[in-house]
Amino acid sequence: MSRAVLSIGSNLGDREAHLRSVVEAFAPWLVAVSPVYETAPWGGVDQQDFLNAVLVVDDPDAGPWDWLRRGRELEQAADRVRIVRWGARTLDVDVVACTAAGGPVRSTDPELTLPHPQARHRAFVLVPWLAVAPDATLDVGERRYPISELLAALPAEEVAGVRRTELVLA
Ligand code: PH2
Ligand code: MG
Ligand code: MG
Repeated sequence: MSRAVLSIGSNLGDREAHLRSVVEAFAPWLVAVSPVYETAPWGGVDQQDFLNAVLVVDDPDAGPWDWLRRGRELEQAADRVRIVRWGARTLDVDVVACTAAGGPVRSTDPELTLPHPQARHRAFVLVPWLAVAPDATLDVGERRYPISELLAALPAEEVAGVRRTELVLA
């Protein structure tokens, strides 16, 4: 049994349709879908704004690698090409965190590091996540933090770059 927090994003082509494709494909396992946010690009690459959202999904038969594989299948279906690190993409599906029977899953595998090592730095992940899971926590090193606390520690201009839209995915 595993529950995962997925960050989804798009800044190329029909951004809303790309996000919607994930919600449709993950429908059997959906627990929560955040509002959609328009977000300034994070990571230093000059590019278009993203649409971002967070999904919480649950599947008794899936582990963390299944969530990664399912996300990648959808990225491929959206004709995702990997050119520039942190650059523009039709669709990105990232596994931010995963909990299984014993609690949070930890992984140091470079293909799937859990929890996602950048999540705590990204307002475009923390703002939507907080909207659907106000009590969520994230492990950073040996410590566990409420995501509200991690968000409060980010620069105000980064948080201001995450703007809620009227779009509804589910
Ligand atoms: N994804 C990135 C790099 N930068 N910035 C925003 N605002 N949203 C994203 O989804 C995003 C990003 C690489 O995965
Ligand atoms: Mg990403
Ligand atoms: Mg990714």
